[in-house]
Formats: sequence, C-alpha cells, structure tokens
Amino acid sequence: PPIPLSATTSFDFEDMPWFPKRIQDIDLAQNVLRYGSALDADHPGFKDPIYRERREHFARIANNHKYGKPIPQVQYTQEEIKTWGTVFRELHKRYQKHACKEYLENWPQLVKYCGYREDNIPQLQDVNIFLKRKTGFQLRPVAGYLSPRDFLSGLAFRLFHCTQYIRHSSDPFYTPEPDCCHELLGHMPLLANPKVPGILYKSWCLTNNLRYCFGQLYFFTIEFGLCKQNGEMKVYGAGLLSSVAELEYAISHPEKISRFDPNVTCKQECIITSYQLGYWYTDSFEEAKEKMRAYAEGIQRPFGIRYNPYTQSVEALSNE
Ligand code: TIH
Ligand code: FE2
Repeated sequence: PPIPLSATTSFDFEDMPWFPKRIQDIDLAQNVLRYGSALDADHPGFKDPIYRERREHFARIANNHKYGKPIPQVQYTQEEIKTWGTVFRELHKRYQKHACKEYLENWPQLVKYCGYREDNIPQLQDVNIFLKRKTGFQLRPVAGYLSPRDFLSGLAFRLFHCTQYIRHSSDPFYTPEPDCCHELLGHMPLLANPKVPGILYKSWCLTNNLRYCFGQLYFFTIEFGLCKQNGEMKVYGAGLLSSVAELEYAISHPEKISRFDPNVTCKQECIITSYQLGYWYTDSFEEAKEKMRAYAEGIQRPFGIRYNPYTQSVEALSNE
C-alpha cells in the first residue's frame, strides 16, 4: 500500500519494500506485462502462431540475460527486415520536419557506428556499446512491456530496458507495445545525446504514490512530449517518433497539445493500447528538463540517498 509522506521521520532504509540497490539487482526486477496476458485482446499478432513462436524466442533471450553479459545478436527474418524498412522509410521522411534538433543531431553517428539503414535492423549490442561511450547509458533486453516500477528502477542506474522483437507485419505504423522500431528509432537518438538524459531521473525509494507520478511524467515527456524550437512545434517523445500514424495524428490536432505542467500533466490518464487523449509541450527542450528537475527537487524522500557511481549501488545517508 502507498506509504504516507508524513511517515518520513520514523522511517528508514530497511523498512522500504524491496527495490534494487545494486545494478545487478535489476536482473530480479523484470515483471513484464506480456503478450499472452495483459495485451491479448487487440494485439495484431495474437492470432499468428509463427509470430507468437518468434516472440517466445525473444522472451528467452531477455529472461536469460544477466547484467554485464553482451546482448545476443539476432538474425532477423526477411519479413522482419521488410517491416523495419517500411517503418524506417516512412518515419525518416517526417523527421526533418517534425523531430526536435537534439534528436536529429545523432543520426549521422547512428548510421556510421550502429548500422541504421532501411535494409538493416541495428543490433542492440552495437547500440549498447555506442551509448555507453556517448552518455553512459546501457541497454538490457526485455521481453515486453515492463512494469513502470521496474522500468523506472532501471533508469535510476542508467540502464534502459529495450525490446528486441519487431511489431507484427500487419500494422507497421502503429503497435500497442514497444518493439525494436520504437526503441531504436524513438529512444536511441535522444539517449545518445549528452544534452538529454538529465531529464530521466533517479526515482529510487519513492513511495508508490510518487512513483505513479513519475511514471506519468515519464510517459508524457519522454514517450509523448513536444517542444517549441524556433517558433515551431517539434516532437521529442519516442512513442510519437516511432509511430507514423500517431505522429501524423498528434501534429494535425494542435488543439490536443497543452502546455506541460507537472502538477496537471501527472493527472492525465495514460492510454496504453491506443492514441493519447492529449499531449503536452514546453516552450523549449530545456524547459521540460527544468520543470522536471524542479518537480523532483520538491519531493520529500523518507531518508537521504546517494548513488555511488564506482560501485553502481545505492546507499542510505544517515540524518545525523
Ligand atoms: N505506439 C508506438 C509505436 O507504434 O511505435 C509504440 C509504443 C510507444 C509507447 C508505448 S507503445
Ligand atoms: Fe518507450
């Protein structure tokens, strides 16, 4: 149950519900809302036995993964590469006009070092090595939609969970789950940009209530956010940058785009398997970072906490 904030004084580290304290603990925080359970009903691949079998293969890779091991290379099928090609081509046409500049900056390097091409699905391990060098982020394969709690825990250690399978070929322009098109085309260009990751926060040890708010803000910024640049509305949200259909929808409905305000935005409902009811923008990319930072600083934690980058672990600070 949520822990009331007023309990702060009598509360200590050992009383918290379990959460990962060392980077390798992330291997134990892998609750996936997977295909076959939560996402059944309207998933386009649900009735396709070949697709389901393929998903099992990717689930095995993710479930066998241990922190520190390289991410296995995948041999994608002709059909998978064709789906990727369609998504890549159609999105690429739209990025010059609609993507924010921080997103566009990394394209040449992703092409050069990670094999970003219409006829090639980049390998997560190549991107992993590239990111580590650029911003210190690392990737971990995951079998499907991760619980927000486990996803945010990973971010606290600069570990980004990435799906490795691809969407079903019947609908390349929108899929209800994250897939490799979403991770590679939506997230990686921004995760590789040193000006960006400050917005992704450390969310350790939040009460369940606060974790909910962080999940909401993550969703409406990193996944679906927009910002103004040179007087024009640009997109930085990965969920829009990976879906031709929702990208078109969002930019052609300016009346659905409101000014980002953490205290208001955190109350909006997240829609998981369909388009959002509304989107949020800031006057600049920096403004989104600043508003998030201010919001995070206003949060009271039940105890002080410090991340030790040498050991990649979390330590409690005593109040004395
Ligand atoms: N709907 C996105 C796409 O089609 O690329 C994928 C997702 C983003 C966020 C949640 S699922
Ligand atoms: Fe995402």
